[in-house]
Amino acid sequence: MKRTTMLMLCGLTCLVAMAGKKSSAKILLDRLGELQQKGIMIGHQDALFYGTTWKWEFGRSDMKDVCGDFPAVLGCELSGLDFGKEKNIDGVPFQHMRQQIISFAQQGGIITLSWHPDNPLNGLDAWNVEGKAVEAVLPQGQKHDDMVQRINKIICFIKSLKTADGKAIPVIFRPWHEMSGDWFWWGTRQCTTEQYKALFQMTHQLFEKAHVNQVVWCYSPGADAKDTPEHYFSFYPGDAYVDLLGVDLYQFASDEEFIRMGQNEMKIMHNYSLSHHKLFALTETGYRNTPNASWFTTVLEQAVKGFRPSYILFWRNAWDKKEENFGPAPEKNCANDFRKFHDNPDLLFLSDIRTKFNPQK
Ligand code: BMA
Repeated sequence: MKRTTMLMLCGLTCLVAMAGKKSSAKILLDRLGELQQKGIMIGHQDALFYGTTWKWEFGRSDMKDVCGDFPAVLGCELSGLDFGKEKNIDGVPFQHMRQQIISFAQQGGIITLSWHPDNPLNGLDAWNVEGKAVEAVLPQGQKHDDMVQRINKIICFIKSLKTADGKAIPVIFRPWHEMSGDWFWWGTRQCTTEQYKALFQMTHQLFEKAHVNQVVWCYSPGADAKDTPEHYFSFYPGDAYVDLLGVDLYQFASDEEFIRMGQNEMKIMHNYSLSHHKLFALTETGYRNTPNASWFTTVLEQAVKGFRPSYILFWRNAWDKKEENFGPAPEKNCANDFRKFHDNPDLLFLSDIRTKFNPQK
């Protein structure tokens, strides 16, 4: 055998061996990196479970009803799973969630998981800010063991996300989000930044201890009108714990203000992501009930203009709360505008990413 052929074969074997060792989280990270070069993926929370006018028609999606395409990113919510409940806080059965995640991943879709865990001190919901709950769940705290058990339930669910041939399905996990606000028990008024970082790190370490290798970790503060890099990173647990930077930005004021804030947050994340090799995304967004019929093309597109976030995720079109409606839907005035948005070649939907860098194909 010629030396060059031998070297080539050896190279190939090494590559195959390396590929064999690549965790599914790393495969997803690499895919996200490649896709980011192609465009911005569009996502929708709970897209496959319900819309404002329908529910539990699995296989349907408001976005598909509007533009003929599924979102590239599916957001799912885990609240309740940590107590072994059958359904999440919004009534989605975890069994169905698991089936939908598996089938969506097999079609090439990307999954992100949010979690609004109940207050560990009183069992009330995530928005209950009574007591020093973060301190209580950290090691030495009186609710630490309970929280470890709760996190272990989340781990079990994530580990159960596998293809038919047993391959781990990677997910983007976005725990302890919007900590820069004061509405959750892990928020800014309820704990110190050091306690927050310890909470994030503890969660990450429990996943590591359980050998979970299918999670891409996301840090996502709420947007702040006066955000600066120092403020954005004040809760940051460190590069070792985070793969993807995110921000949750909703429109509450004028179009101009939303665009200004979007540009500011994009710049902060973009700059850091370049120097620290991270990805970044608009992890939650929307304008309640989308009163501006051309919001997607005239406001949202402007808010991210010039930047390449990995994805933009619209929050849910809730079946149970009329005021919680953030994505496109056929009955909304913005449907036409969303079809234009869909035609933008820089925006990626499921049909665009299905075959692009899809490790399942
Ligand atoms: C919040 C709201 C709630 C919902 C929760 C979890 O932002 O949409 O109505 O229960 O997310 O999905």
